[in-house]
Amino acid sequence: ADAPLVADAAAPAATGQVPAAAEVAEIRDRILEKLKHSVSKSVGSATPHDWFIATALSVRDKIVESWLTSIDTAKKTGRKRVYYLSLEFLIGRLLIDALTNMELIDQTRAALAELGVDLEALREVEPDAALGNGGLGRLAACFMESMATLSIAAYGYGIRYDHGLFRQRIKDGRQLEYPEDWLSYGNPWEFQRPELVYGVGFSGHIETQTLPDGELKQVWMPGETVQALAYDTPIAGWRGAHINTLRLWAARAADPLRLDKFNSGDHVGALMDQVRAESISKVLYPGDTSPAGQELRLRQEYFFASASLQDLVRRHMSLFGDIKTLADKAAIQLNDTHPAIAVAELMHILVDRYDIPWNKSWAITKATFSYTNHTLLPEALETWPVPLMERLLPRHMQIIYLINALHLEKVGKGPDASGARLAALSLIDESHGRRVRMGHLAFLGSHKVNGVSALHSDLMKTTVFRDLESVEPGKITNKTNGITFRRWLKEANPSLTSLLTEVVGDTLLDDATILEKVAPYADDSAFTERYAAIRRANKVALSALVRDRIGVKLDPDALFDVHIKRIHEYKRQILNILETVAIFEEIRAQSFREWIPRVKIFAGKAAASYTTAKLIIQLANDVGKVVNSDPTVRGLLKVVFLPNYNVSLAERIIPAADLSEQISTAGMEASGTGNMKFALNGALTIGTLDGANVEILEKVGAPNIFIFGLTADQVEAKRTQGISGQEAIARSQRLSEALESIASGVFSPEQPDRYRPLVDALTYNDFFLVTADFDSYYNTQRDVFKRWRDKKSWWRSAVINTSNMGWFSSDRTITEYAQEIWNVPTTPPGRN
Ligand code: GL2
Repeated sequence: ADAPLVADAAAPAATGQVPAAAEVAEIRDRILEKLKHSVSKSVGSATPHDWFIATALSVRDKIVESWLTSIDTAKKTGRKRVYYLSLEFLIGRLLIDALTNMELIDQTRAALAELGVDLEALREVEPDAALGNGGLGRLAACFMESMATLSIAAYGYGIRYDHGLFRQRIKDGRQLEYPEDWLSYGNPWEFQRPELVYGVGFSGHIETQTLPDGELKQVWMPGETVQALAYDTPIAGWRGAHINTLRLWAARAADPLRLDKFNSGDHVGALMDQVRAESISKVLYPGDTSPAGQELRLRQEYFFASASLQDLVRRHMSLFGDIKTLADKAAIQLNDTHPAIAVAELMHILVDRYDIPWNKSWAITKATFSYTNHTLLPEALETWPVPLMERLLPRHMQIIYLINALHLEKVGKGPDASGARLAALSLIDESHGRRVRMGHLAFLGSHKVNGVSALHSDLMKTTVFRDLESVEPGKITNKTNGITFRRWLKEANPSLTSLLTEVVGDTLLDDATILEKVAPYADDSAFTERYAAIRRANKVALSALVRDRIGVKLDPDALFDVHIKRIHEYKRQILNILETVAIFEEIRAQSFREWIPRVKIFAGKAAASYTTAKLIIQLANDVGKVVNSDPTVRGLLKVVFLPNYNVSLAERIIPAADLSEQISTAGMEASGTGNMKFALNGALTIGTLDGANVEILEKVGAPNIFIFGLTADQVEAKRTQGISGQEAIARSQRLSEALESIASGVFSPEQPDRYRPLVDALTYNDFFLVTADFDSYYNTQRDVFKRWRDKKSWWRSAVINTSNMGWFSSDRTITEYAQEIWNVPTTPPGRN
């Protein structure tokens, strides 16, 4: 333990500052203390995991000190709180994040080095908290960090899933799903709150009671009650001045064991209630292809909405004592429709528990809630079968009927109240069985509704919410997504961050807009050379990771063309694969030409039940297998699919990307946030005019981004003419040849017709307009090649991208929510 302070210990500091020896010694002693008394290990026997826990606990102590102060201050000042309800929080790892935001990273690195421990190695042993699927969940995590950074008194509410997003393995090119086990070694960040337990009811019946004054009252008598247990994780804002709480609920049965059954010999039956209750918080997004799966999903939604509302109402009452002031002191943001049942739950609490008259209750509810829509895809707009709702949540169904009746009565008075219009406005969709429209419920129960990019918010007004918008014009606003620069710049790319802070000063992470000051350096060759050298080092590091994980050797001087995100037809990984195949054939036919060496990097998970997406993964892997072993393209083209994409892998890939693939069918990607992370780190985007790409184009300017393809309007027009790909294929020899080689089994010789379904879909039923956009995409990729040849111009554009990304900080997004939706103050970091 008394290792000398070697030069090595101070050297790797990303900021280049040498931490003070006394502080380092103090941190070292605290880590040793944790190792001994909390982990119960000696220095000699400690594993990297033990060191990780000891280090996490030592920084957690620091966080806790600020945390208690933050909670106290909010109490004393009677501040309005923000409650962010989300079924997903895709947090990733927290160690580096916590150390960064507490401004303890260099000191801790040095302290560990004194102990012979490498902080980077500890970083790798922490499991990702993968309590989300993709962009929506990651956005919630970025928002939690920005809300803390801006000193908003906020709580995140969600579910503490035992198993987060599945672990993906690729076997013979195919995706296999394995349960993910992030809690198996314990979780040093969380605090269980055994005193905070709420009962959440399901099913049962309703009794009509007569009150002394003769009024009738509906009383719900649940047939089943599940307990919600609170687990709190502190979320540190930048510079550690303010800490918020992420409160996640775990489900337990009221009676963990039926002792009578157990003693009578039914040992399994005795645990049935427990198993049934715990299934609610068992897994993220249980498969919903079966009715049982759908029911479990609805149980999850109500479980966390109810526990969260009970908790925040309890807090409000203990602080302010009057339920009628709820909207003045609480803003509840619904992250998509998943928590939308909270609207009916709050009505249930106000009307049934607090006896507030209906109209007053409805006014409080609307003033308290706001709702963010994250997708226009019809299959993602949740609806629940009325019979299921009636059985599981009978009182809430009554409430929804009454909300609907009053709403339809109001809109039915207008001159244009046709049957079709009322059917579109109704909370109940009668078109295929009777189903409750959760998007409509969230819309009606909120005072503001927002989309997540300018284009998406506009499309909301003309598509899914067209009719509701006409009833409450102006309710829909836009809040373009953002990303936290602490994680996606500083933690993912420390060397680039150092270079940038040299230019703009070290308040970069306090106010991202000062990145603008980097713009003039785009023409400074000394600067761009350093910028390019940092990027190259990142590519060398990624190449090592790729070699370790899948055994493929990459050339760091090749163009890294990166497509990482969930696998979905609308995201069009297949368009990228088709271009890859076309180039592969061309290089083989004309190997004498001067080609640009290029690496295509794919990563992403497909939903377990999404057959087509899984076939696309297999195709990417099969193409990689053939391409990477073909001697004629050696050194010119590589195709890799990195398994098990998650937040941590994204942090490694993004800083090493040259080209960012954002090629969704226009009108279908609500925003995207990966697009922002890439551009910030200096990748150029090849993309359609979709989601936030449109705003990225506005900020960086047309010469610094590669835009191609149909616009959202053109997509709509084109679809009305038919979605067969035949014409486009007939027009493009390249496309037809690429399709033909895939269809004929060039990449799947052991099963030549493996990709028939994909090729047939593109040929006859090309809803995502891959064939229509192919030539435009192909040609734009050739523009990319041309640009890449002129390295000076390439790096100039890269620097311009970085310098214009300040606006995409989630601090900006959260400030807009705070001012325009929540009505709460914000304090920029460094001004506490
Ligand atoms: C998504 C959108 O698809 C994506 O474009 C957007 O950036 C994020 C965050 O707003 O939300 N909607 C959705 O359901 N998921 C997303 O990632 N899963």
